[in-house]
Amino acid sequence: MLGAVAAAGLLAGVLTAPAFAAGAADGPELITNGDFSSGTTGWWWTENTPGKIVDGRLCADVPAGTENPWDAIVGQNDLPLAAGEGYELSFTASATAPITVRTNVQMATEPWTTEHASADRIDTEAKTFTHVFTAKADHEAAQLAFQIGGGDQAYTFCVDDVSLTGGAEPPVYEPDTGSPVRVNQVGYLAQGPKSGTFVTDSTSALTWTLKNADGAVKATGTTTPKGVDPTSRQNVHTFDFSGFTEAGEGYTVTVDGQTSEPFGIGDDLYASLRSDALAYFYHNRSGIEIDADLVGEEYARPAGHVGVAPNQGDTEVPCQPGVCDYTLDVSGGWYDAGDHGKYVVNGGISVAQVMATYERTLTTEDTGGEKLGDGKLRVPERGNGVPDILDEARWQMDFMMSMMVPEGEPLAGMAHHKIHDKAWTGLPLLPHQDPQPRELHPPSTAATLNVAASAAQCARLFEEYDADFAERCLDAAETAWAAAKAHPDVLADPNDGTGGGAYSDDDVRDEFYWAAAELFVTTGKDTYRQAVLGSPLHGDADAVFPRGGMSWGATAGLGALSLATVPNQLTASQLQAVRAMVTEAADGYAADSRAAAYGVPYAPQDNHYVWGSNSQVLNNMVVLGTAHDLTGEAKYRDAVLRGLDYLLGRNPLNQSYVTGYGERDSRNQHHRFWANQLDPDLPNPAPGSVAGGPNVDIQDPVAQDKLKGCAPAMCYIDHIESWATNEITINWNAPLAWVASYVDDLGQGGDEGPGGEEPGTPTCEVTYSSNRWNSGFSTNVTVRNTGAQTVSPWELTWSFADDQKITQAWSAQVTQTGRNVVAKPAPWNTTIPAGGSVNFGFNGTSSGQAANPAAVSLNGKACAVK
Ligand code: 9MR
Repeated sequence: MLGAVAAAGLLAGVLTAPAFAAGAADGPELITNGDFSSGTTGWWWTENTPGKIVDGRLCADVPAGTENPWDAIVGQNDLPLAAGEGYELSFTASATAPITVRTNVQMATEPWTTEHASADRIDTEAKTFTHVFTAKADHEAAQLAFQIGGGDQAYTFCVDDVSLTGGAEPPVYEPDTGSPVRVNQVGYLAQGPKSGTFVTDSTSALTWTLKNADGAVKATGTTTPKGVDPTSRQNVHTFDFSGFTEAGEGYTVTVDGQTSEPFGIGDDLYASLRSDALAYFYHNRSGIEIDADLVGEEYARPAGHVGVAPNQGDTEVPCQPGVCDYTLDVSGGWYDAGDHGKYVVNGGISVAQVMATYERTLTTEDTGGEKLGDGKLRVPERGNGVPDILDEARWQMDFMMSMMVPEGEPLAGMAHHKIHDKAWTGLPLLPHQDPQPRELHPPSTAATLNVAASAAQCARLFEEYDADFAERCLDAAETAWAAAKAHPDVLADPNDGTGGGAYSDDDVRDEFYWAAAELFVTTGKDTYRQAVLGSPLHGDADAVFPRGGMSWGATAGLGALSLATVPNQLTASQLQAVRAMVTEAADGYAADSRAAAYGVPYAPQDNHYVWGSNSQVLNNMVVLGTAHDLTGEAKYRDAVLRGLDYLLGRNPLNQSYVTGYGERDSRNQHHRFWANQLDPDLPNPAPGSVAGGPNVDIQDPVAQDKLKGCAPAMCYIDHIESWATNEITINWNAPLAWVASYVDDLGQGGDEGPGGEEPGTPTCEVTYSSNRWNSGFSTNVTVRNTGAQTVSPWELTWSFADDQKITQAWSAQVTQTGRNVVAKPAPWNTTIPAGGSVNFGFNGTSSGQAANPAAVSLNGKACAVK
């Protein structure tokens, strides 16, 4: 039977080929990652036939003695086919022993109806095969299956350049991009640059108008036509209103009858972003209950992975089979991202940048160190005499050091690359409900150097607060360094990506440079000086600061930034050389920003926006901000601010990528707990969570479905299952925290009051308006901050004089106890900027005509009630 279907498929292909082959080849590409440039993404195989990438091809080891061709399969699902359409399938394959491979395009479930089947003789020399066929039926999600079983002997099958083209172009997904006038939806610093972008077909200059909240025209000018922007493939103009400096809320820019989202101008626009971006780390702590008193009911949750069923760890975690015969207590630390993995590579850059956010306030004038100090952030350790930001960093540092191989074991002193679930889990899933076994993966040189670098930085920062802990960090750093020197090329397996990310890195020269730099800054020892100065990267700005930005796999820049800013024992000329690398890199990023139609300081080769591109933008902003700290030159500061404009809405999608900031913010990022899109009882991501952002490789199915053919800076969708464009992770929020802190300092001069955490002393006005009937009411509340300070988070309280009962609320979390009511922000409106306002409302019941409350307080202070 199978044979007959196969023959029919082949026949159809042969007979109809000449008529439609060209059309089929012209149709859209249906195979994802057919050249395996994104690893094994999109491909699956039967359990007996493990696949991996070898020299850029997918190779699968087929065991001896399988009976049928379909007993061993490599395949890809989710291929849409349309009845009557022509298709062309091609691939290049080889096998270590000759074999006839059956290639089917078929239904992915019973009755496995075959649309195409071919039998090709595959030999040791790679050969390209091409087949054409016409689909007989419509399939939403057909399957390509290379059936490679049925051979007597074991062999390896390798395939590359798999392509299936044909059918009609799928309907093009049109993102809702709102107004073509693109601005920073939060706002512009009064003394900073203020520019925006206008999408238009017009090629000649147009008039722009800046209006205030009342609609009064405050400034006008003309746009600058910029032609077609390659990152969006849109024809655009830019406009600039930097000369206008009057603080206020609710400004808009209008061009050609189109009006932007509203935005603010002022100096205190970013205080809450600083503390929200840092709160991300507490929210994502493993091994500790997340306390409602610190984050609100909605975000509270039980401790994850503390050895309480159904969790299986992380207090006694074994290695993967064959890797080690001990267990480690690796509880604590931060969950990496939407998944529950904890990775030393990636954990390192994240904790280093959190510590650098603090360290900058020690080494740079006019910075807001007190805003990161004790009692200022959302950490349970507040009040212990240690700056809160260091408490947060310590949570991760303890975990990092716990990942080291114990003394007496082989590879002692190295660090395990990662610990995560044995298999991938689905969404949603709260950390404490994760039933998967947890496993330690083999040690790696990169992980070991992540520990060496971050622990060296830890040692110098904790010296003042906890000398014992500082010594423990230093000891771990030096032990790790020695272990890495002894085992300099133990690389993590790029195919080790089941149940967690691979985070593999085949070049650790940058990790050596970073670790040597941090150890040298902390100890001044000659060994580390030599390691820095002798590194092939030293002095090479392009290698230390890649054009596409620093990342978890490119960490040399972290070391260079510490050498450039933290007092150390380099000679004056050596120091100058390091600083020159920083400014040279910053000059490049600033030039990229000036040239970009959307002002973004990120110009990767061929506009290849990578997975987590927003963090690449942010890392370039960190380098720019440091260059500004070092030189005071405005060109660097301006490029940071334009980068912030890009992230907060001045971009091709009109998207603010930071939850809770801007009118059109990302709020469905990929996260197992913050999964409101899948379960309305769960929260959206907490304010201050930055999405990964545009990624031209669109590796996940949602992105592949919607975004095929997308322009580089538009390869993004705010959907929870788009993990390749819309995840959130510690190494992306860490540079956001650094940048938010830097920008808040710019606005504030660093010596203002508390950083958005303390209740503050608001001056406020509440408009309380109700529609009433005999047994009920519907109320809208507007809370306006009439003071000079941002209020974040806000809390509004009042008492009813009668028996009215709130039954349902929107845009705020409203709780009523007896007559007392407390309203707290929704995730997207935690902040009320100076001069700004938030709205929320509720419905309720009452047993007669109910009255407005006479007195309402904002964060404990009485407001005027209208
Ligand atoms: O941020 C990582 C990105 O640079 C890689 O290209 C990608 C694929 O390997 O993995 C990203 O990291 C993910 C990790 O593997 C698993 N946890 C979530 C991370 C963010 O998406």
